[in-house]
Amino acid sequence: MAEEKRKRILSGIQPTGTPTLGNYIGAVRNWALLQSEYDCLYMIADLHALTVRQVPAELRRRTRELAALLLAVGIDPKNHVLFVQSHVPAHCELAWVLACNTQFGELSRMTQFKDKSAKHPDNVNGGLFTYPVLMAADILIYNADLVPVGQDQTQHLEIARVIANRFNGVYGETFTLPEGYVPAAGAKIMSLSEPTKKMSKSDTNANSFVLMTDDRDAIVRKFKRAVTDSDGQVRFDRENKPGVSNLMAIYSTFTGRTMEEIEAEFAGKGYGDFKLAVAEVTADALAPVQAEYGRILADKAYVDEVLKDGAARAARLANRTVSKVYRKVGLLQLDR
Ligand code: AQP
Repeated sequence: MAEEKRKRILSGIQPTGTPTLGNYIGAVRNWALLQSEYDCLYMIADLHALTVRQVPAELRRRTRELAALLLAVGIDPKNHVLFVQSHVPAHCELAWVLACNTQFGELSRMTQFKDKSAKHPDNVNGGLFTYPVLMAADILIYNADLVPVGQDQTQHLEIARVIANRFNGVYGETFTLPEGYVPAAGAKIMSLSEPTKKMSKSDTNANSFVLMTDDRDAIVRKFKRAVTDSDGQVRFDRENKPGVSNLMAIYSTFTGRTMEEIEAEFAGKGYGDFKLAVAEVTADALAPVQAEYGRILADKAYVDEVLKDGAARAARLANRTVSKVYRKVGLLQLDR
């Protein structure tokens, strides 16, 4: 019997800083797990990173480091595709055509645009505004069936579907309509210093996040300082106890325990014990990834080889879609 075709997944991460525990729990940890079930394309979204001003040398260094970190987490570059977005120029080619099929009003409604404009009022650039179009191109160019995203990205996924649907309506069936895939566990990890805000790698307050590369001492120190409340009880209540609930979500991810089990485990104990326990399970989970990361990063040639191969394989798929789209919209193509 012919094997059923596996569904295709596309997901990306920006090289805007060292990934945090939020990126790990909400995204890359799941990327590794999804490989057994799906055909996966994982992208380092360096073009998206340019929507916020970057230091060029740092961006270059972080891009390679991020590739090494993804390999350390267990991304398998032989059976799946790991690549850097700017190494596949077809993403930008498709983005232009899609931009011409996207309405100004649609882009104006994106909450991330509003948030990031407020955060960087001195650099509200066109790229920030058209970011969702490039993201739609990233997804549609591979005809991805599923896109694992954090809750913060669901609006962008929705606009990708709207654009795809409109294009298919005008030019005939071209794009697969992508579905969101929000992992059940740890959908959103919050800042340790302001637990109503999501944990972000570009946060200027270093105590707000745990980095995937932080050592045990740093992890313990940051969790000890995590903002909680004065009630003193380990109880899950996102609304009234966002700090404690966030720590419980992290603890639950790494121990597999339910919120009720965690509440029972820490009943009658203070926040000090609880925070230390969260720090310990986090450090234990990250230690093997960090060891592997050090080993892989030391072999720069290997990392670059993986990225070269990934770009070539991604480009083959992407170029096919762009040719098809160019033909459909009426751009003259010459025989090669
Ligand atoms: N706090 C979080 N909890 C759960 N998931 C998260 N993700 C990010 N933060 C959390 C998920 O990680 C993936 C990659 O994100 P990204 O690097 O492309 O951009 P981002 O969402 O903007 O992440 P950051 O850390 O907040 O970056 P900066 O500070 O540069 O804006 C995505 O799937 C995201 O949902």
